[in-house]
Amino acid sequence: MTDIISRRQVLGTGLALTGGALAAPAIAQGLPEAATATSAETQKPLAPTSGPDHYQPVVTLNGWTLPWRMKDGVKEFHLVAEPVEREMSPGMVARLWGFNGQSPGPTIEAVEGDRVRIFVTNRLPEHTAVHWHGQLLPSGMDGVSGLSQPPIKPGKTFVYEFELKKSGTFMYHSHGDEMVQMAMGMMGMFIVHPKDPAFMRVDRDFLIMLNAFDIAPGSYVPKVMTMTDFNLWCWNSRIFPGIDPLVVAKNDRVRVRVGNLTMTNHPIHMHGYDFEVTGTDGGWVPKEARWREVTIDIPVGAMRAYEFDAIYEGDWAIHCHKSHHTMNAMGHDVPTQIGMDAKSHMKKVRRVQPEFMAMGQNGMAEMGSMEMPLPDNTIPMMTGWAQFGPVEMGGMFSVVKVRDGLAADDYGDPGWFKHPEGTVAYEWTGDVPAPARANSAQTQYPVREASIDQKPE
Ligand SMILES: [Cu+2]
Repeated sequence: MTDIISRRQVLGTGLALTGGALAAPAIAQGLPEAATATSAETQKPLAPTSGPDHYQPVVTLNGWTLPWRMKDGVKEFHLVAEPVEREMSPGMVARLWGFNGQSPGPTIEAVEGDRVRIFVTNRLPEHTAVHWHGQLLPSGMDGVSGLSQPPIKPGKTFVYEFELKKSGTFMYHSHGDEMVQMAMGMMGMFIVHPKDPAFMRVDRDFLIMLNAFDIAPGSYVPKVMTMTDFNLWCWNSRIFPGIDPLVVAKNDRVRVRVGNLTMTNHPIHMHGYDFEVTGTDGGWVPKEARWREVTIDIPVGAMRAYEFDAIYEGDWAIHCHKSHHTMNAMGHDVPTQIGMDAKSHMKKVRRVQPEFMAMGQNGMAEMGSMEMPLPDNTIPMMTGWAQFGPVEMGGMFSVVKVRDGLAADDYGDPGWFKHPEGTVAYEWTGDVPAPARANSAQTQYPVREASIDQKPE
């Protein structure tokens, strides 16, 4: 067994993590080091430091890329399947299963044409296997427990070796006791950069894995028998306000790659831009076949990439458009109370539960700005603050922050956008006349402009 090293420590020393940097003689003879990350901070992209690979590395939101070593012309990676603790947002920690200290596991990055050798060590209490989702590879390397290989028993290490046939966005996930292990977080992303570094090159390349958990308020471990009613909708096992912003310099060419390992589709909507769909599961979309969208639906088990030129400065929301996916730890059995007078039943309930609050007589917006007593280890349903007040979002929500004059490697949060004068919606202080009313649901004929009717012959 090799020692686990802290990626943070290694980065702190300024050591190059690629090429032969880790190939100390003792290590070179055995397994590659299995770097581990303990913080959920977004790590700067891991730039290729040697060889002909001068690709633009990806930025995994609230994640990191797995260092590798070169051995006899093969890129070697080491994944360790193990129980992990993941901070999903400040104030909430989940006890999950993942890889190398985190769920999702670290992003694997390599180049089209590379031969990769991936060691998988199992430190879980049950057997597992890892499937390389979307890769073209020999059937026996496909990672389906029982079908393509024997299961990896606890304490054992298996070796996967294949050539990367094409560039694009891929995933990896457990394919043994799959329902349990997916519900516990055993997944990660796998990026293959084009052999020609100029092909499909962008300035910033962000990576989001859509995943979901069912963790009851006040508890730590996901329910593994949940089929559709998940209550935490995550990007890289984080929920808003715990998801870092996508920080972009004005005029950058930006790519966002999204992979979906939840049990439902997610229409990801980005404000402020229309964008081109440039990548699907099958690879890159040729220029003449691309279409523009403002919402990209990511089916279950699929990967998509889209691109845009960041010409509009601002703070632009990016989120799943299923509104219950931008909420945190929800109870599913709360009746709608809009229009109801809850005073009488509130009195009765407060006799047994003094902290009880009736929810939502006038909508739920009040909850976003209220301090309500919550069970331990639970994030409010609607939360997050920005410069104008509560954002009232949770789950799959973040902000694309486009700013002028950022350095190419600056991914630090620039704060809230300073809107140019006269470009923010404002309160009307004049008279408000009674609104025109429609009293029926009948189709109304189009209103012709009076000026047309009154036109002289
Ligand atoms: Cu969604």
